[in-house]
Amino acid sequence: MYTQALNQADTDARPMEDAGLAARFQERVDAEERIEPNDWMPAAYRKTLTRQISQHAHSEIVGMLPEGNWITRAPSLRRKAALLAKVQDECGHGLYLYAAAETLGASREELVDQLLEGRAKYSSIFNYPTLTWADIGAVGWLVDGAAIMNQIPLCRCSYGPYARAMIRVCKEESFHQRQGYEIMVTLAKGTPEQKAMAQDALDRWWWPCLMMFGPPDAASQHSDQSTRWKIKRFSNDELRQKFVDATVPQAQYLGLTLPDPDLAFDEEAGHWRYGEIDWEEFKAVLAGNGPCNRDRLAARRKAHEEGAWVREAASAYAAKREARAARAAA
Ligand code: BYC
Repeated sequence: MYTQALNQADTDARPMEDAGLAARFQERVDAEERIEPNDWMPAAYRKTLTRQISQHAHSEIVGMLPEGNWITRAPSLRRKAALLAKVQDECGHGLYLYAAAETLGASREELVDQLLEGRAKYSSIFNYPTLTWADIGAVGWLVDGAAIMNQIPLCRCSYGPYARAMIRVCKEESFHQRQGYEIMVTLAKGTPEQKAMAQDALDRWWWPCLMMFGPPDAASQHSDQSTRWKIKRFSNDELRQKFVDATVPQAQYLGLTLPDPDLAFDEEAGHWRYGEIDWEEFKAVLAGNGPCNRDRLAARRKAHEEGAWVREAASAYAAKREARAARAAA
C-alpha cells in the first residue's frame, strides 16, 4: 500500500549492461565490499536476491502457522510465553526481510500477492503438521537449528541490507533453537510416554529438515552464480553435512535415535554419513502437494482478508498525517 511505486518492470528486459560496470561490481564483491541499495548491480543479481529474500520472508511468515497452532495448548505459562515470543520473532523476521527486499525495488504488496496467489515459494518445511507438543520441541531444535546453519553465513552475504538483517535474525533463532532443545530434554528425560512422543516427533521432522537445505549440489540451479556473487558462502550439501554433524551428538545426549539406519561416523572424513534423502517427496512438497500446503495458503489468505481493515486504517492515518504536515508547512 505504501510502496507500489517501487515495483519495477522485469529487469531482464533492460538493455545490455555495461561490461565495465559488471567487472567493477565483481571486483567489489571479490574484495568483500558490501553492495548497498543505491550501488550499481547487475539485473540478475537484483533478481536472484529479490527471489531469495522474498522466499525467505514468506518462510518466516508461513513458519508462524505450525507453531501458532500450539500457543493455546502449551503445557505451562512459561512455555506459552516463550512460544508466543518465538512466533512474534518470526513475524519480525518476515518484516525485516520484506523491507530488505524493498530496497531492491520490489514492493511488499507485490511480494505478498505472489505468496497468496501461489506464485512464490516458501520453505518446504512449513508444509508439515505439528501433531503433538513434542513437535514444538523438534521444530525449535531442528528447524531453527537448520535455519541457523543456513543463515549464519548469510550474515556475510554481499548485499548489505540482507546481511545486516541476518545478524539479529540469527541471534533470535539461537534462542529459538535452545527453547526447542530444552523442550526435547524435558520430554526425553520424562515419562516413557513423553520420551516416546519426543522420538515420534524426531522421526517425522528429521528428513524434512535435511531437505530444508535445498536440492543436492548437482541439482542446485542457482548455487554457482550465487557463490560467485558471495550471496552463498557454502553449498547446500556442505550446510546439510554441517547440520548433521552438529545434530547427531545432540540426539545422542537426548537418548533418542535418528530415523536413519545408514547413519554412521566416517572416521577418516570426520563426518556423520547419512542415508538417501527422498527427493521425490521434496519435489512433491514444492509442487504444492505436501501434507499442509493448501491449509497454509488458505490460512494466510484468510489472515490477509481479515487484516484488510488494518491496512485501510493505516493508510488513512498516514494520509491524515501527511495532509496535516502539508498544512503546517504551508
Ligand atoms: N523449500 O538452486 P537452489 C526459517 C528452491 S525460514 C522450498 O539450490 P538457492 C524459519 C529454490 O528456491 C527458512 N524451496 O536455490 C522460519 C529454487 O527455486 P526457484 C527459509 C526450496 O536459492 C520460521 C530451487 O529450489 N530459509 O528457517 O540457491 C521458524 C532450486 O534450489 C528449498 C531461507 O529462505 C526448500 N527447502 O538455495 C523457524 C534462507 N530449497 O527460486 C525457522 C535463505 C530450495 O528457482 N535461502 N528451494 O523457484 C537460501 O539460503 C537459499 O535460497 C536455499 C536454496 C538454500 C534455501
